[in-house]
This record gives sequence, C-alpha cells and structure tokens, in this order.
Amino acid sequence: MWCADCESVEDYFFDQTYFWFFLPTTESFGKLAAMCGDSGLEATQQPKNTICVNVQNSHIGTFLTSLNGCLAGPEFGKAKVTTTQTSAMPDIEAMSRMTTAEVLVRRYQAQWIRAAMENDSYQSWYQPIVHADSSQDELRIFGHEALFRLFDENQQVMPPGMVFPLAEQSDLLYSLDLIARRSAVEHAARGGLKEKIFINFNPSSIYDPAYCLRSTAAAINELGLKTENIVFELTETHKARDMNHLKGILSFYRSSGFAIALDDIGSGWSGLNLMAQLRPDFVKIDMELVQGIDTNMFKQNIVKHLIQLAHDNRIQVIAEGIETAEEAALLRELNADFLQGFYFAKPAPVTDRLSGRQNDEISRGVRPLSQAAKTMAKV
Ligand SMILES: [Ca+2]
Repeated sequence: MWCADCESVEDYFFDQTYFWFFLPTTESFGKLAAMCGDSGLEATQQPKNTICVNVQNSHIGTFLTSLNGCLAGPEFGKAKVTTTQTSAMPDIEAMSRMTTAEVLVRRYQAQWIRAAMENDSYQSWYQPIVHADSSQDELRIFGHEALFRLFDENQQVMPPGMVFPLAEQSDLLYSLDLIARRSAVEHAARGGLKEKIFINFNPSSIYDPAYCLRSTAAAINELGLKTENIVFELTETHKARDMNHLKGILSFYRSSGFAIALDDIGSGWSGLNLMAQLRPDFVKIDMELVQGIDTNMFKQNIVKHLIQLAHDNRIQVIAEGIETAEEAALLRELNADFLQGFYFAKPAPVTDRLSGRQNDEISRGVRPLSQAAKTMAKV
C-alpha cells in the first residue's frame, strides 16, 4: 500500500490538453459551452452535461482565468474535471485524477510549488529555541524549529505565508507537508544539529497516521537522529474538527518515541481545550500574545495564567515571536521555560558540518519520494 495523496503529484496539463468537464446543472453546462464558443475553442458536447474542450498549452492560463469568471462560486467547486492528452474518452487512470474546477485552477496557479518540489528547490531553515534561564551573553540552545523554504526559478525564497495556503487550495498540501517534514529531518542531519528539532506538521495533511507518518519516522531512523530529540509541532489546530483523528496522530508519534508540541496556544480559546485533551509535552505561546506584552497588562494576565495552567499539567512552555529585550525579560519573569524569536536569532540555513562521506551516506538514506513510496509498499 502507498498513499497516493502524499506521494504523487499528478500532471493535469500537456502540450494539447483535453479538459473533460462534468457540470452540475444544465445551466452551468450552457455557460461553459457559450464561453468556449466566444473564445473560439474547440469544444464537443458529451452526454449528461459533459463537455470536452481542447486547449493548447500556451492558452491554458487564459482559459482557466475565463473559467474562473464563467462558473460562479458553488458551481466552480462542484464542477468536476479531468484531463487527457488525446480526444479519446478518459480511461480509468484519467478518471482517478478527477478533481473540481476550483482545485484545477488553484493547481495551475500553484505550478511553481510543484516545479520547486520536483526540482528539489527547497531547504529547511532553523531558528534556535533557547533556555529562558540562560543569560543573554551566554545563551544555551535547547532546540531548533525547522522552517520550510521553497525557492522560485531565480532561487529567491517564496513568501512562506503564501506557500502553504496555496498548496492547500490546490490540493498539494499532503505532498508539500510530507516533503517539508523529510527536509526538516534531512537538513538537521546534514547540519549535525545535536539539540532538539521541532518539526511542524498540519494534522489535516494526514489521512492515516500509521501510514502517512511512517516515511518521516523511517527517515529519522535512517539518518541516525535520536527519536527523543524530535518534537512534532502541531500547527493549524484551530481547524482540527476531529479529535479522535488528532489523538490517533499523537498516539502514533508518542508510541514511536517522539515528543509533541502544540503551536499557537492562545490564538483561540480552543487552545486551552486542546491542551487539556491532548496533554502535549510543550506548548508554544502564540506570537500575537508575545508581541508588546511588556506594555499590555491584558496580555500579561493571559500569558501568566496560560503558563501556570501548563506547568500545573507538567507541560513546558515556549514563547515565540520575541523581538525585544523587554518582551524577553517579561517572559522570563512570567516563568516561560524557553524563548524563541528574532531577538535571539532569525531562521537560517544550516551549514554542512559533515564530511563528504557522511553527506553521501545521508543522500543515500534520503530516498527520492517516488522510490520511498515503492519501497514502503513492500514493508
Ligand atoms: Ca511552528
């Protein structure tokens, strides 16, 4: 078994692409047919509100923009579409790639994400997390949060705040999250990082923890990192609707010997509920609460109680997003255990500290995703 969603990124666009639309209503069928007529596109009507449109590669961008304008909100999300390279009816393989018009358009917009993933145009950068009780002159590093960076064709870093939302809208989140987790592990090994490594993951990118997370766990072992040094950081937990799913993921990590952190605690009241139910090893206080805390009594009160509540439950607290000496001093006063932020260090790539031979071993340990999927199928 291998998980098609994590490990394959299908191609929908060819030199000549035949788009097969399955429209939800006769009305939407009429709109799309009229749009094709107006644009002079070769379109053929098929039974049951189905239409096949042939578009040359150079016109796909314009076509999808028109499509975006032609189908209104719910229709856009409900119209089904797949593509083929010839005018022959879609076969089983093409039908298995069926998606919605909305996802297809987002996927086109997200082609640069796909290109970067396929060309290995990415890195993990690391931001140190320091012991709160170490002095500014002699900071002791507790761990590093791995932050994923994708590069465009000019080797410029893509805005991180844009990459994951666009990946989610274009149905690439499963693949991207998997690559980001593997990259976090790989670059930590290459940089010879000895402290804890905090790896972000979005629970909605996991269908089946035992399967979807196994390749990350395997990579950690293959690269010789210590399981007790790995902390998985749950992000976007406010979106988590299914508590059993979340608990399943956590129990997989725990049974494999990893620690758990809850990210962005305090960004919504749901965080407290999650803290009680999931009993993580660490919580990270949302940077919204940290920024300007030294001059805001309301924030101080919330954070003070959050830290107290965490400590009562034997959970350690990391305050992130610290930018000034005053914020750092106040969080030390409130008994945060660890601190992170630009005030201490910005995220940065790790330089390879290993010998050529050790690096070669790591390269052999990190199998390409396609091979990882096939190898795992035999396990
Ligand atoms: Ca994080």
